[in-house]
Amino acid sequence: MAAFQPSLECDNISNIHSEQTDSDLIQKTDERYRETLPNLPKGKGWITEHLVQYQGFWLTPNAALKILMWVQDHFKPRPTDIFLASFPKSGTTWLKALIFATVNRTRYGFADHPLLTTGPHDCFPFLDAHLQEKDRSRFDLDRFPSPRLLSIHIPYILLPNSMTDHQSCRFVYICRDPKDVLVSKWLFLNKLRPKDLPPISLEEAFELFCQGISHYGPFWDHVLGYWEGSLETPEKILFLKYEDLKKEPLVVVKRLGDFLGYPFSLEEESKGVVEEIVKLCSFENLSTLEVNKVSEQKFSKDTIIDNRHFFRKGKVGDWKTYLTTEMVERLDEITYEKLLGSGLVFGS
Ligand code: PAP
Repeated sequence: MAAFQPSLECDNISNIHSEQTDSDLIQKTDERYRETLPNLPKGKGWITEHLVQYQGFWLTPNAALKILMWVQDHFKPRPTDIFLASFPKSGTTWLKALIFATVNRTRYGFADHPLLTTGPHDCFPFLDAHLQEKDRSRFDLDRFPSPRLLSIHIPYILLPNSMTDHQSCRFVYICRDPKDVLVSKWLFLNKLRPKDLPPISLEEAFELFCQGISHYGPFWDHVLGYWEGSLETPEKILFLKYEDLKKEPLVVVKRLGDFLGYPFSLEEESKGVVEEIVKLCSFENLSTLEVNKVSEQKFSKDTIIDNRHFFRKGKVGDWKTYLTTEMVERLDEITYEKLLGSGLVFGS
């Protein structure tokens, strides 16, 4: 995956490793991975044969588990790093575009902005790409200028202390009503499911999701980890909801600017810069761009996804088209019980 970078000058702040080479480190993680994998509980996979449960969360046995271990063992964050964290299908693509446009707004004009020709996932890569990309010159974390913009689906409580302690990097977390997450995920993953496997029915996807057997699930544990983290260290974790962003994009983008240390000046506000960013990153704009209709994303050696699959409807409440009343009641009930006492609620 070739990550779009504003410039590739190394700024010499805490590189990913010091004495050992990258391949030594990856080899050590490989050993831990090979020892651990056979002992993990298995659940049915959505696009792979199965998911494995590691430290309470369900992960793809190959990519996600390996990446998590590598992050836990070796990743050294910079204090300036900005992480976008999310449970899959919660609004990652949208937030990638918004954060990229906000942080780089003095660098690029809106008429020839990189997001017009480069997909959000290439402007703001997943941290995973460091391990996936064989050609380091195409994705070398050490050479990324600060602030590095990196995306993760890793649950907060599984992150190493180096990433969660008070001094280190910042996180923007985006969450979404689990009913919309489930529907979005089911439709998305059925498109990626290998052709030789039968599609997963909505009923089956629903059962798996309710049991927590879903990439980086259980959904509720994922959300609660970042929610509680954001209550403890609000200066470190900005907790956002997809629904709020839909309702009041200007308000949320201004909050985003403040949180990331890139506040919008009064002059920028009066010139309509916030509106420009919201318009540039809107579903209506991004989903109609050529790059997001025809190009593809390589997420791992086995996973190549057409960009267009990241843009479906972009609506709040599309679950109404798909879920039965019984499904809605059961999912709402689980959500209510899991989030009880946390202060976090999702609209129904
Ligand atoms: P990912 O976890 O695979 O990266 P993610 O981007 O989090 O996916 O979620 C995709 C959802 O965000 C899709 O929702 P839907 O299936 O309900 O339609 C997608 O349409 C929506 N989405 C993508 N870009 C935008 C955007 N600019 N504004 C609003 N929603 C968007």
